Amino acid sequence: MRLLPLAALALVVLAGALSAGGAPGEPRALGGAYPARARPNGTVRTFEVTAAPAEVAFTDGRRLHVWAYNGTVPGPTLRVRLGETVRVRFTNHLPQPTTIHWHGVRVPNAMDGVPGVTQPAIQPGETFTYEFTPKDAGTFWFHPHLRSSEQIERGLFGVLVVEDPVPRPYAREIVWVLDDWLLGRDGEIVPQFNTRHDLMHDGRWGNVITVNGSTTEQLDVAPGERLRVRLVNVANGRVFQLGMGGLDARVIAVDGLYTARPLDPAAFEIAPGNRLDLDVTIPPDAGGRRYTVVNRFRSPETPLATVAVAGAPVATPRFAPPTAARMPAWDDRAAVPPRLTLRLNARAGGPFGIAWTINDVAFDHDAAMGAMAHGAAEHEGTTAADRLPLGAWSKLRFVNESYRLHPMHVHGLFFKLLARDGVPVDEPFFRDTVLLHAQETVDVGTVPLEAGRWMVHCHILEHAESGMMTLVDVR
Ligand SMILES: [Cu+2]
Repeated sequence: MRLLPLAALALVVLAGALSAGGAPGEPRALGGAYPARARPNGTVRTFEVTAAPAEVAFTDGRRLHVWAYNGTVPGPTLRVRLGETVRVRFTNHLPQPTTIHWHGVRVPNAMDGVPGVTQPAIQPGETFTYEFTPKDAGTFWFHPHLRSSEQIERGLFGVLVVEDPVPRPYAREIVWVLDDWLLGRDGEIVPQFNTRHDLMHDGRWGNVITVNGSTTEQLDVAPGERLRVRLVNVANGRVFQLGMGGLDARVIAVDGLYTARPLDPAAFEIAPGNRLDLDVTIPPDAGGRRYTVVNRFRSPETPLATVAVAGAPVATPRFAPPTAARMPAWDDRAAVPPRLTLRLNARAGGPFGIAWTINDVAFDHDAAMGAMAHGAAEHEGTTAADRLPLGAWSKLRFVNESYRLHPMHVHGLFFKLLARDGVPVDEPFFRDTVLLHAQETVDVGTVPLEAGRWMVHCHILEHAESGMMTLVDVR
């Protein structure tokens, strides 16, 4: 098996990067921000997940034809406790091959769900079992990594919540999945994907914005309640920026991991792929009030959800908001040259007429899958994999040479922002996805702890589908 030598290599390299004061296996540069290894507690949580065409009831009572995990949009929220092993028996009943990618989860490379790279595509009728023990508690999500601009748009996404070993005593936990649909006059999903318009702009933006699949999401709360709200942006291209309508809300986690301190939600652009966890307290005297949470990324402002306060007041749980135990400051590394520079641009050509490129190369999905099917280890244009050293600090530079948005996502690791357009930025949190605006350059620092070939791609799915993907080889 290919896994054994990789795992053995990981141990050797990590041992070499050991710091005197760090926990075993934890590189010094990471400062103990998150663990190198999972600590399985022996409990296995088994979930059955099936992808299939389905009909769901839309807000106005109409039926909508979708593709769904277990018949609902959003799909199921899989919930485990840190230390538990996730086992998902997945069956594909779609009319297309598919896979599941576990966005943000540091899984073994073979469980990452990238067809042609980490596994063969799962054909219609086939079953594949994903199994991993999450290393981090937090909010994650899962979705197909094959023809994702169509498969995710049709409704294939679900949430994975990894609870802390001892969850904080919030009165309630809420998941809000942010999305949009592009519906035609017949009320159905417009079946033209990767259109020239989508490709020339910031992907496919819908004409209906939804929270948990609804255009009228309402959360009923009691005065005094304290909630943890887990937000996930699963849209193909749309970016969200929250207006909380007067609610007392603080960001406590970004892309799964806790922030060093509570932060203002208004400061965040939630790009496709991003998650935000909010700590929300309803004032004890708010009975009868209605708060409207809005999206204010690009005008006009649009309502997302209503928080309606009613009933008898409850005692507000008093505890300090959860924060990251440790957060490395990498501001002394501003002048370190990037180990990898990824230039983002587009050119005419390719199967869609426009190809989005990284360092002038459009990723060839079919070639990658063909190469895997034929057992080829390398294939020109698909495995021009750039290397990142396992367990060591590296700087990555993204250079947006275009005028479109690109939320850049890296599989298998977390990174921390270092600079935007050369101006140092000290974000007190890690990310797995960062939004680049027109002509912007972003530097990030990372300490990869997982060996393997990992995707780096734009999370605007039409950009990714038309080529804006590449691989980094962590070893
Ligand atoms: Cu993009």
